[in-house]
This record gives sequence, C-alpha cells and structure tokens, in this order.
Amino acid sequence: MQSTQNVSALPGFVVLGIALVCTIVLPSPVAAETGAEAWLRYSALNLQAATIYQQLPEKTVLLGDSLVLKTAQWELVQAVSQMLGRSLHAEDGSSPEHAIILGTLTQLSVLDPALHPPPELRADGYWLKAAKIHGSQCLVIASATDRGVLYGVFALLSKIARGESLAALDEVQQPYAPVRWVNQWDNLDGRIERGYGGPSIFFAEGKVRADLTRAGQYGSLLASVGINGCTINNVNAAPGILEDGFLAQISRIADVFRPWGVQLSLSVDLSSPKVIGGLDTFDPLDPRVAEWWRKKVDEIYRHIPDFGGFVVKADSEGRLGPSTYRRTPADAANVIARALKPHGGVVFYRAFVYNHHLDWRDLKNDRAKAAYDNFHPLDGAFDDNVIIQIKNGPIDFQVREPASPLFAGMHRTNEAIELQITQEYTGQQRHLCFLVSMWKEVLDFDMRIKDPHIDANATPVKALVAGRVFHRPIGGFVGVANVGMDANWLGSPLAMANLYGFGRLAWDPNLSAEKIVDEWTRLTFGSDPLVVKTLTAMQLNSWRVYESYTGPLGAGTLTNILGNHYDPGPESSEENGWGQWHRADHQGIGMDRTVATGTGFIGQYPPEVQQLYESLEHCPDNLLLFFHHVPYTYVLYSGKAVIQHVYDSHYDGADRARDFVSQWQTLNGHVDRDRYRDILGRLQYQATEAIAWRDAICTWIFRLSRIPDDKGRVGTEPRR
Ligand code: GCV
Repeated sequence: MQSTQNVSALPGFVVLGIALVCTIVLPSPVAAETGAEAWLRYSALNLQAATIYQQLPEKTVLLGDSLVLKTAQWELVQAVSQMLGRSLHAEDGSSPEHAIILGTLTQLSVLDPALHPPPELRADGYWLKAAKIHGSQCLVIASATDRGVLYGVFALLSKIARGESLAALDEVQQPYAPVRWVNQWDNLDGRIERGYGGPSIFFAEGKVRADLTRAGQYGSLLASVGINGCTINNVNAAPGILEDGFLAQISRIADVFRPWGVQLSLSVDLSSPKVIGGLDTFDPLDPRVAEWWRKKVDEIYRHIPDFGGFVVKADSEGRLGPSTYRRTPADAANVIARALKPHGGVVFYRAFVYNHHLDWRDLKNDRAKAAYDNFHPLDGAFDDNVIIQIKNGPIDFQVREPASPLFAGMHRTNEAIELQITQEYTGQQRHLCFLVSMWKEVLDFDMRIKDPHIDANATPVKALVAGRVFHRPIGGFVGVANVGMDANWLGSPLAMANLYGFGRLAWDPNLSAEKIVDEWTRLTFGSDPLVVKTLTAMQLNSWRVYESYTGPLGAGTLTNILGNHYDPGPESSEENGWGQWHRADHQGIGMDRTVATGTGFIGQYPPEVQQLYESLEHCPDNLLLFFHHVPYTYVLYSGKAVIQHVYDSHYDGADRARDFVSQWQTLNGHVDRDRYRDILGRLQYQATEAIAWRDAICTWIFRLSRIPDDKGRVGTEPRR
C-alpha cells in the first residue's frame, strides 16, 4: 500500500495530475517491513515473474472523471510502477489504443459499441477483459458503477502481485450481497472497546483526529477487498456523536473514505433525542421524537451527502432502548429508518438484545434464546430499510457456537450476519486464530428451511443473510474490525488475514478458506513456495488449535468472562447473570438446551435442525456441550470419554501451538526480518500461554470430576 500513503490528500493528487508516477521501490524480499501496507504491498516482481506482463499496455485511459474513477486510475498507475517498474501514462478517452481502459458500462458502450459486456453485471460487479478496441489490443476494466471499476482495478493488481497470467483475461465478478460493512467500536476518547491494535484511527481526546491519513489508508484497504461501508464509532454509542458541532468533524472522515467508495455510518444511542435533543422523552412513537430524528438526519446529509446510515444497540448490556416505553425494537428501528429513507440510508438494528441479570439458578433460563425470542415475533414489522444485524452464534463470539437460529426465523425481514474480526474471545491477536475457517462453517450451515414459498433446495446462512432465500431487498455481512493506530493495524501481522478474509467472504462466501489464505499469504509475504505452504497450513490449523486448548466440545471459550475475556477462567462463567454458563459440576458438564429436558433453545431451529441437535445420537461432538449436559464418562463418537477428550485436546493443542514456533522458524530468511521476529515472538508467547491454558483447564476439570487422566498427565494426586 505504498501507493496509498498520501490518501488523505487524494483530491490534491487529482489536481496535480495523475501522470505523476512515483519512484520505483525495489525492496529486497527480506528487507524490514512494518506490516502497514498489509496485503497492498505492491512489491517489485522479480525479472522472471515480471516477464509474463511484458504485453501489458503502456498506458491507461479513463472514461469519466469521478473521484472514485480517478482513484482507481491513480492506484493502477502507482501499483504497476511499483510492481513492474513501468510508468503507465494516464490519459482521457480520446485515443484508447493499446490501453488499460477504465470506465462504466455506459462509457464503454460509447467508446466501442461492438464490445458486449456481460448482461448480468450488477452494481459493484466488474468485468476484466482482454479485448480488441478499434483494432488494438486493450485490457478493459468495466462495471455498472464507478466503485465497481475501482474493485476491478484492485482485482487486476492482486493478480499481478500474485503472478497470475492476464492472457485471454475474461472474468466477471459479482458481489454476493449489497451489504459488506465493517464496524469499529471506537470511543470518542480514542480508546477502542475490544481493540488490540492501538488507539483509534478516527478519534483522540474527544475529537476527530487532525491527521486522518490512517483513516484514508484504511479506506483503501477496505475497498481493495470490496468492503463498501464503515461504522466508525462504538455500538455502545456516546450520544455526543450527533451533536451539531461534531458532525462537521465527522464529515472529514467521510471525505477520506469517499475516494475509495466507502460509506461512513454512525452508531447511535436511542436516548439521543432526550440526552442531547432537549426533549423530555425518546419514546419512538412520540411525534416529537420522530421529528427530532428527521431533522437530525437531514442535518447529517447536509454534511455527508453519501452517509450510509445508523447502527443501533439498544436494551442490551445496560443500554437504554424502546423497552423503557414498552415499545418494540420495530418501533425504534422504524422511526429512525423513516428519517433515513428519503436519503437512501439504512438502519442496522442489532439482535444482540438480552438480559444480563438472568437468574443462573433457574435451569430453564438461557441467554442463547434471547435474540430469537425478541425478534422472531416481529418478523415483517420492520421497514424495508431496516436490517437486523445478528451475531453468528446465539451467545457472543465464542470459539465455537452453532449458527444463530434467528437467521432462519425471519422470512419478511432483512438480515446481516455480524462476525467478529477483532479476536475478543479468540486470543486477542496474541494467539494465531484464522477465523475464516470458523465463519465458513456458519455461513455454509444449511438451516434446512422447508417453506412452500421458496424454491431453494438449500438454505445456508450465507444465502439467508444475503436476502437470496426470501428475496429481500438488502442484506449481507458486517465485520467488527477494530483496527487501530499500530503500524500493522490489528496488533499482529498474521491477524490481518481475518480482515482480508472477511472482505473476501463478504464478496463471495463460496470462496474456500484455502483459496483466501493462499491469496492473503502471497500478497502479504510474497510467493516463495516454502512461505506459502508453511504459513497457509499454520493459518488453516490455527482456529482448531486455539479451540482445542480453550474450549473444546462446544463448551464456549472457558475464559474469564467477568474480566479480560482472554485468560483461562472457567469458574467466572457460572453463578452470575451473564448467561455464558457451561453448568460444570461434579458429575458432568454442558448446557442442556434440549426441548425434552432443557431450556428449549433447540426448538428455535427449523425441525430438521432440531432433530440434529436434540438427540445425543446425532449431535456432533464439537457442539455436544453447547446443547447437552452429559456425565464426564459419556463416550463420544471418537470412542473417548468426554473427560479424556478434554485432557487430550488440551495437551494436543498446547503441543500444536508449540509446533507453530518451529514451523515459523523454517521461514527465517524467507520473510523480512522485522515481521519474522515480531511473529516469532508472538508464537513463542502463544506456546507458553497454551500451556497455561492447558494446565488451568485440566486442573479445574480434574478437581471437579476427580477422574484422572488415562495418560497420567493430570490428576495423579491421590483421590480424597
Ligand atoms: C461493544 C460483548 C463484548 C462487548 C460488546 C458487546 C456487543 O459483550 O464483550 O464489549 O460491546 O459484545 O457486541 O455489543
């Protein structure tokens, strides 16, 4: 991303003229790097790799002059210069011979009506085509929208960076869903809730930062993987974000996102009409409240004409909400949605609504049931520009959870899946944990909905959230990213595979985890075969390794849930109202969520899925303790007792975490020195932490069960 370092000055570069080509940088493959460029390094190809691009046109022609199109051309010129050492001349459309041509379909048809772009091309989709135009060989990057052209440029550059041939190029790419957004949980004082990559890139000391260079760079990273929206502040929102004086500051962030086609949006506090609006109520059905939102939204659009909309967290974890006035989430969402509607904005209303003072002694209580209980009865009551934002699992980003049943529970309501890129419960970027493998399992999970109104023979979560099953107008993917001011954005260079992977999955959830990590590795570290083989294998194994020493069999992350969500702390889950219970006692472990004897949560799924989870016979081992309370001696499909599985899993996981260190050490000299050392230090630390986890959990469960380990590693002290 060398090319984006002056992003906040983009309009300036446009004025200066994009024919200005930057100096060619030829880094040695092992030179020090900070990770700041992430997957947009555009490092110089070696001579052999560069030869396949000898036929690449010498110039680029831009059809149109919008800011986003100019950005696309600028990125192309800079990146080709860096990777191939060639200066592409940037021109307008008057002489398009032997050129890389960038433009929308409309502009292209004027240039050459004989070209026949694929008719199925939708908004933001793009077409990469090697074509003859006016008799000369050209390369076309076209889309229905300016933003799609930018995406096409990034795709072309990714191919070059990975050494893919461009001969006979003819490729159409379409986004799977219209919503591909990230959320940032940034507070106005500059801290980030559950952020592990340094302070906010947007805010410091209660104000928008004076220097927004990083925010602009973030815009380019997001656009490069097709992300088209960013909510910049914490869902635990400070009402002050909507203060009149603050909006002018916020609009500066929108300005640095705009060249990259990233729409800015805000998290809002539902009590704002009262707290900052001077009303004596925030009742969503009070006309004065509706009027307040209407005026506020109009004002926002005066500052930010391409504003995306609002994210709402309400009646959850102490946030105020419509329940204050005995109103529903639909009442609250719709009053805001109606203010946004004339401007094309949307409301993401989070389904993360639950009572965190549940009585833990009542075995029928279950936090997992809350989202469905609250939102399923309201199906069809939300306006068309409301999207219900649903966490992937019914609890809270644990290391493994089943897909939330709510995905299948709303047929007349827009949905988006919320995935957590920042590794709150999955090692906080200090442990290697490639989450795409986990997300794929949820997205591909078939909810087996049988409904006479649908023609689909499969109803996976990805199709439900994209609105494809019930033909919803909008829907898609939201990732909680929480990048920060650390040079490498997330605190660890390897964690950036999760941000990259989120974007790629939001664009195309049918991509495999293997394909995604292969791309990311080549772009981030180059295509040395040893690096690609070793690092992709490490990433692909990492989620299961982390799971094996922190929370196997679906017990949830056995962490300190009252504190940092990082260290082992299984006892903290019990005997409090937060509802992350695993119900471990002297006889057994696991939450009984069956319809027959438990909380009834399983009854929220469609019938075929209920059958899968309700019976011990069919329930998969890896979710056993999420759905069932079993004795420690219960025998799994593997033939092992639960307790022995827990011991073995922790020992095996700690061993495999240790192996990451030696695997990485084989890459010494194959990756740049600074990132090599940084990652080595992290993996060594993870290896010791995995041992700490292993010993803490094994000791805890041995003390409860008093069943020793068959292999003599745990519980060798005499029984009392
Ligand atoms: C932003 C979890 C996290 C909270 C987070 C909340 C949410 O409970 O621990 O930090 O709040 O989820 O998603 O709203």
